Amino acid sequence: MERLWRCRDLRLEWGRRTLVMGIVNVTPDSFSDGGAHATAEAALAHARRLARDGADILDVGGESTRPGAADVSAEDEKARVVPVIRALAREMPGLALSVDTRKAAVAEAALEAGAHVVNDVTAGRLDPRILDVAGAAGAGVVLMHMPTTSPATMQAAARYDDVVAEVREHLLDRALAATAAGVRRDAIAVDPGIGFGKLLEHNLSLIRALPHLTSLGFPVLMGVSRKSFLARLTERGGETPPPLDRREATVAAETACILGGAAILRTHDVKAARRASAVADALTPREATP
Ligand code: HH2
Repeated sequence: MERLWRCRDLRLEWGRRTLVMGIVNVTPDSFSDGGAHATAEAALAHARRLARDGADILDVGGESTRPGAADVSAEDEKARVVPVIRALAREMPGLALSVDTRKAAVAEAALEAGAHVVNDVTAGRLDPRILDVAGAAGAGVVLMHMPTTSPATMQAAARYDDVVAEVREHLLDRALAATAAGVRRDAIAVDPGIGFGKLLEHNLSLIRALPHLTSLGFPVLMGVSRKSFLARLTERGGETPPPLDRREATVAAETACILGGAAILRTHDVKAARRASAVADALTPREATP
């Protein structure tokens, strides 16, 4: 069965080969690369590198989701992401472009500039109009789980009786909200939100139980790249690897996600994810593989 993720004029085939979404943070304060690509020029250079490394999708964000990150106005966020998306859409017309935002006004401007996907970590719960905006444009949407709508409060809400069942139920609920707002079913991808209001054990349970999420029928996106649960797992003698030193841990977790059935990896290191997925995909029995 051919499975296509509909993102405006693009159709991304998922399930045959893992799709890799490269992260382009045009922010001064992201948790792992804050400030590294904060100007449009630096962000574009970084995006071009990720495209050369084999990214299928580039996810451009102008507001960090790190707990304690500064609030960014819609105007400032637009000023960060729109020029980058506009330039990339012009330069690489076949490449899927995503905007990582919680605000309808930013999504609207990004879509006007040429984005194909709206990636909202609150899944339309902070600013419900974002789903109408995505639906009207025929954009792909990524619906992510977090227990609250703010990174500032999410860790205090990391309490679950059955994290896998609760996340699954939440994602199904958000998918219904999205379709009610006019988003097509085949435009939806879901994401359990690794590190968003989750303790170590919750993150591990969600990765282990991925088949319970893929059974929803939507492509599942996983964002494990450089996240702090990896630092917890690899800490030795009280030394915790900083975000830029979590490469091997990231690749190990991404490989586990692929084997569990993830369709899309959101990652900082596209080259490593493409190499790992080339091997993991070949080792995974897939319906569509000849
Ligand atoms: N993680 C981050 C941001 N956006 N979106 C989805 N769908 N899934 C994720 O796991 C996810 C996300 C956090 O990573 P990063 O963008 O590197 O950091 P920051 O939010 O600090 O900019």
